[in-house]
Amino acid sequence: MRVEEYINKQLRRRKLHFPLIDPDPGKNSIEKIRRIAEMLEEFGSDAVLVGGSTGVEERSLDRAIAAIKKHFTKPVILYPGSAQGISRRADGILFMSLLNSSDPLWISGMQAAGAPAAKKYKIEPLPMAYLIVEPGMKAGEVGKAKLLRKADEAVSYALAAQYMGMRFVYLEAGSGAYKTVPDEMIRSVRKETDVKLIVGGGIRDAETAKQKLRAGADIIVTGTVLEDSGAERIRSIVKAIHGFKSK
Ligand code: 1GP
Repeated sequence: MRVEEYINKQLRRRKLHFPLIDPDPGKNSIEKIRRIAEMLEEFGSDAVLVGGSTGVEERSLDRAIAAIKKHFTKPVILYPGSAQGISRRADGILFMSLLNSSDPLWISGMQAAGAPAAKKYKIEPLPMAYLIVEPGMKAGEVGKAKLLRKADEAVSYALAAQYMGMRFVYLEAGSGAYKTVPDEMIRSVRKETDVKLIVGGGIRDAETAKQKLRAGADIIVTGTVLEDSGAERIRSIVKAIHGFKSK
């Protein structure tokens, strides 16, 4: 089954959890990645995102994905930090444009640089707008984002994304954010668009995940909590997300 078809099928039943693993060997050893993948398989996360950092070599990425796939049976999706973040071993790629960047490199330049590799490796592209919301953290800085603050700004970009044919919108507060994407912003984007809505940045517990789902998120991304917290915390986040049935 194609990755997007799998996501849509799951979403007809309930909301989804996409944990994010940083493949940078300086941050996560292969042994640690293997352990995380094993745990995520047990807890039932719906897909693993791999990426985040800029400048991760293809070889490290290949190794990380191979380790994940040994234990995790659902799709592994690239979340590229640059055009180099592409591995032939991935099932899909969040083919994203940072629509609220002030630099065309992040809107279409990296995409043009990376598209031929995605085609050559036959990785399924998931067309997505990446919208960075304050505080934005490193993603906001690197991507030269004009950080979104108001709900109506986010709606304008999300609607533009939908009209340009993107089927996913990711509202990103930035990894390690001290403030998550505001519920009001999520609610407005949910109300005004038909896209699949991904929300991440600063979500560290089940209660916050539920709050974002209640506001209208379809898919919750968690990164930092995987590396910093114990298994029980992650289990409770996945359980809370899976408790949300689709209407
Ligand atoms: C980063 O939104 C993701 O791109 C995850 O953020 O690390 O804060 O969970 P956290």
